[in-house]
Amino acid sequence: MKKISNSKYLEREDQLNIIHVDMDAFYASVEEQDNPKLKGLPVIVGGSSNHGVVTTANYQARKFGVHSAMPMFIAKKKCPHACYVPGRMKRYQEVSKRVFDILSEHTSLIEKVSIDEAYLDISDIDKDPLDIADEIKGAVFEKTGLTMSVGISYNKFLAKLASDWNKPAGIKIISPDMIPDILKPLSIKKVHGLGPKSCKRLEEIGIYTIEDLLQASKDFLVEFLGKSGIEIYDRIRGIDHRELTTNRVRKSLGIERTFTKDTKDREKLENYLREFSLDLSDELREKNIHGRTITLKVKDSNFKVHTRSRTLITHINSFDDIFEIARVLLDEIEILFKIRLIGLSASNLISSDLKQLSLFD
Ligand code: TTP
Ligand code: MG
Repeated sequence: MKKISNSKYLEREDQLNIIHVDMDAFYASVEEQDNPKLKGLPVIVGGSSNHGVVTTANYQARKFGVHSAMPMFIAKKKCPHACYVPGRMKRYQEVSKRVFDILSEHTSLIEKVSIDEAYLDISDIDKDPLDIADEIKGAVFEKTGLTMSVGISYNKFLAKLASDWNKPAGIKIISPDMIPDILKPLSIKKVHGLGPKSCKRLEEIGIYTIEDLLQASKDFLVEFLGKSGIEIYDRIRGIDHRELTTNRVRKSLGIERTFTKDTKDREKLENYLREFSLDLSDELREKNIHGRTITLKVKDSNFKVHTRSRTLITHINSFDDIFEIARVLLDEIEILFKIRLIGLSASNLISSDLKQLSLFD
């Protein structure tokens, strides 16, 4: 369910909706997996000649200072006893596809960043983000024998930073209350969007850490880095509005809100549903979409989730229709405990010319 929520109404648990996954020493791990003799040894994948560069090295080899893009002759000096393996791109692509298939069993909202890296939007999944991360990591390990690192946060920048935190095989959450303290000691090299050249220029003027960079004004950063200075200024403050670029249409559109104070007041709940119906109708109409299923979700103060939904014979997107159904659904829920979260969504979506959206093709 897409959240069009106002952050002041949200609680932390509801904000951790972005996961970044990145396979550990991907090519080298595939080689180890395919050839058990390599297990436990330093493995370096790269061109076979001394003129080439290291494509990747496993974590044992990294202990000797070997890393991606290092000239092979230097790697051989640093770690002469490593197993040197030429790359097998086709095989890595095959394994990558397997990994992405597993990811897509969890959500269709996936942005593929590279062969071994993706962002997932988990707003739709009604589970604890940490449990989702554990499940994904476990499923990938079980089905491929490979480990990944997972970062959980509320935007892309922080989720990626988090996946890098405890590599290999780590899981890390960065929640809003950790910002900015957790970022301060980090090197500016960790800031997505700051390339090696910009980092070098910043270091020349005495800026090494994010804490140093936080002292710089927006104007200064724009002058120093150009247009991207605005983004960098926000990013180091934990702000990143980049949306995921997924090739799937959302299965549902919806809105939900966690109350600052739990309530049992039906009128208040109905008022929220009126507001949600209006927003939902606006968004459906703006996107030229109709929905056939309307779902009401409430979470009570014991964190128990109740949902009620109606699938209609026709597709709708007007405020009146949506609100009418929302009220019927609210009547169907017996409100025994106070409610802490309420949500309304439309699913079974089709575009307005009644052609099924690509998701259902
Ligand atoms: P990365 O995810 O950057 O590296 P990695 O998976 O080997 O190690 P880790 O994530 O644990 O730090 O890249 C994924 C794969 O892409 C990597 O296994 C090899 C390949 N690759 C290149 O071909 N060229 C490069 O410069 C880099 C960095 C990676
Ligand atoms: Mg990787």
